[in-house]
Amino acid sequence: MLVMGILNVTPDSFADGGKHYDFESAVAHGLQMIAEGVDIIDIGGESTRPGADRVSEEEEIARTIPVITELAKYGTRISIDTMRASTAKAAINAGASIINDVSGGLADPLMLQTAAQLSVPYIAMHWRGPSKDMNSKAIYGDVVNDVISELQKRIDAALVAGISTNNLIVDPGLGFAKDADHNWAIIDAIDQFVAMGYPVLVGGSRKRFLGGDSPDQREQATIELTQRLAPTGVWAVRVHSVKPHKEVLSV
Ligand code: PMM
Repeated sequence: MLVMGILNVTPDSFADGGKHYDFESAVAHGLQMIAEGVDIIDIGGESTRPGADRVSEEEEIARTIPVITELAKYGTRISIDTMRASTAKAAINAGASIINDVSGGLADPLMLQTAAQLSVPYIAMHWRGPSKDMNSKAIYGDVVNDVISELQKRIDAALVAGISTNNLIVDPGLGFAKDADHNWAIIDAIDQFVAMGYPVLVGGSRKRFLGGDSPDQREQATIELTQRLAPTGVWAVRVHSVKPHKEVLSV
């Protein structure tokens, strides 16, 4: 299982907002993750925490592209965490090689065709709408069936847009329009997501459903989640701290 390290170049992400907001500290954190053996660095310039406002395209590009250009020099794989086709394109041109779209192509009508043209791996996450009011959309009949069928629709749209089967990765979107019970039901049924036939990415790192009063208190639970997912066939976990996850996976 691969470890995707999170590098949020934002002032307001829920767990690491503000920590790597300027160029120097973002690059330093990326280099630290490389030294710790990260497999993919996921660079984002827009917070998706519950209630977050959107940032402009100019701001998102100004935050992420210089950091991508610098870290790409070290040869580590970089993904761009964006819902915008224009940002995705600029990031791939700057040296990123994976698009991580939390909206699964729903936020920007140009995203899927842009990903197809760029011909790079595309992560489609399960999403029901912008972070501003996503908590009100956490209503499911059977959460596992509903999320799988909504993800399948995004896969179908991606294939119609010309993204190749080999370039598709899916993500159940823990914490996005989901309460704690929904997240745990998905984790318990992760084999059904793996059975969809695409690599599965899981991003539970330090999210509220893991308990604790603050994101910092959820690191141990995040490591235990990685341990639990390791034998399930999940392709990668998206985490804030690389070293303990690499260690637990090596065991
Ligand atoms: N979670 C966040 C941001 N981007 N991308 C994917 N593919 N999956 C996730 O679960 C996910 C994501 C929110 O967490 P952050 O603010 O710590 O980046």
